[in-house]
Amino acid sequence: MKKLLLGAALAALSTGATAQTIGFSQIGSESGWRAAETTVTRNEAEERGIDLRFSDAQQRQENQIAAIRSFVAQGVDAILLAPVVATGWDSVLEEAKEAEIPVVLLDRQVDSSKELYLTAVGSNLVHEGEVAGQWLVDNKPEGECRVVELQGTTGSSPAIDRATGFRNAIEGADNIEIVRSQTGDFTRSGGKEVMESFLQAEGGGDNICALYAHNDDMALGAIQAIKEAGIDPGDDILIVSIDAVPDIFKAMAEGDANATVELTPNMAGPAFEALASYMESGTEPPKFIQTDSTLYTQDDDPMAEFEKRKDLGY
Ligand code: GZL
Repeated sequence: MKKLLLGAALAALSTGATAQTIGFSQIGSESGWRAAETTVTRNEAEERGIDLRFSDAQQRQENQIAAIRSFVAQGVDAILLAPVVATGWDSVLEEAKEAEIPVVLLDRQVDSSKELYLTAVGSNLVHEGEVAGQWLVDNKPEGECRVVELQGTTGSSPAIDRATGFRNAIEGADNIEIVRSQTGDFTRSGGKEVMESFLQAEGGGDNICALYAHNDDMALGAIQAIKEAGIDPGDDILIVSIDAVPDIFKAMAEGDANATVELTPNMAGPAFEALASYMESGTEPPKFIQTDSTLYTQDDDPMAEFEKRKDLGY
């Protein structure tokens, strides 16, 4: 019954009828990309007349679980969840299912049964790592290439899958080896601090050929550390990362970064469309709605790409 009521209401949305209420449990604002995802989600909800109840978990799973329980208690019509880590969601997702409130995952995955959520909107995180790794295979200097890796939040699906993908790509290549790997928690400050420790441990940058960072924000923090050590990022140490935030294109234009793999901040658009057709006509969406992963390098007019993205809320 609830589904039909919401379906009729969402269908009426196209005629500017009353808003539906959707809870959004967002991880936090740890990166420029995350800030853009929040901005885009708010815009997409506003365009559809959706009443979006927003919760910022400050990267703590317990806050996300509490937010979902609160949304259930409020009787929202649907829940968007960007899960900070992949495990520990079964019971709260069961509660949402019990309450007949559909949950849509945004940008990260959970280990729970697929029956506990309507669909997941995101990129192929393993493929992103493979694209980044293949760029390095194709562009590394002659000889040995010792790589340091800044991983995302420990236990998150992007950290797990982007590590796997990069290793898939370099596996068959000669002379590429990951020699140090540590989480920078997807933040610029984390990237800077860990890169400083890598440089200290390696006695400088002479033995580091490349940095692979699971997101651009950690790469940007690392670039600062590399410069402060008197080393030339983008030349002495190649920099490849993921997200395609505006500032990485500025760094590319200055020769300080080499490649990024784009992750769209608009996961909410496809999520709202899937919810609308599910509610209006009971159409079950696929369990995974995949977004694109495009490689950008210094050859792709970085300042033009910066201009395209600079006002999107990063
Ligand atoms: C990946 C997404 C990641 C971004 C980071 O899908 O969850 O989280 O790559 C963000 O910038 O912190």
